[in-house]
Amino acid sequence: MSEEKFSPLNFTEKNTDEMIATSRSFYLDMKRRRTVRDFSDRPIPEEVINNAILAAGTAPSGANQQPWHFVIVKNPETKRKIREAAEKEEREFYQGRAPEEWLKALQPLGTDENKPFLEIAPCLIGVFLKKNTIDEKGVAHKNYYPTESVGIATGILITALHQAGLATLTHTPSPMKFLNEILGRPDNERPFLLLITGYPGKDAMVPNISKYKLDQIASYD
Ligand code: IYR
Repeated sequence: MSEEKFSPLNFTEKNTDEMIATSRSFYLDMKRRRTVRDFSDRPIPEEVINNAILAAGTAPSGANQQPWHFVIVKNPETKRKIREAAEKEEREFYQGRAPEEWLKALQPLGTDENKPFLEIAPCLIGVFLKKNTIDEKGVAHKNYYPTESVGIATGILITALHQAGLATLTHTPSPMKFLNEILGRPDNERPFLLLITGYPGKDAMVPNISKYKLDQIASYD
């Protein structure tokens, strides 16, 4: 007998009041998330990272191809190599490659070429996008909508870490091909971003920036 291809959806309906309360408290909690650039070196529980990655892995993806791979980096020597390579790229960016307009846009964030958090934070998560999937026979199959899929998974990862009580920084040294070499990832994987996570430093400061209001980001037709 052939295996059933579909099974009943396990959907739990909430009443309207519950929906409103849940969506509001989720929004208020997400509003507290801040991108942090000053981390403590305190260790964090590995199980939290594993659960957050499992949550990210539930993301919808084109044809359910799950075109992502996460490398969890805790080894100080690997972190040192990543910092060295990232700062080299960033120096070129800040001291020449970046157009004036871009540097001006970054001013409110107070970023520069120094990335000490890459060594201080207890955990870096290298997020890789798989352009294709190699099957058991070694044949490559194109993945569909990998950028959208990995973007969604990364959003869930950031949310999961925030809800678990950790701070994150989405870091995009550019170019970041060096991550393939340092982390031993194959050529069919493109580094998507580096997510730094841990507890914030005791006196961590964040820039005074704000988010757009509802009518600035949404419209009803
Ligand atoms: N990758 C650089 C520059 C940078 C670019 C953007 I867009 C940012 O939102 C923040 C930083 C850096 O990490 O400093």
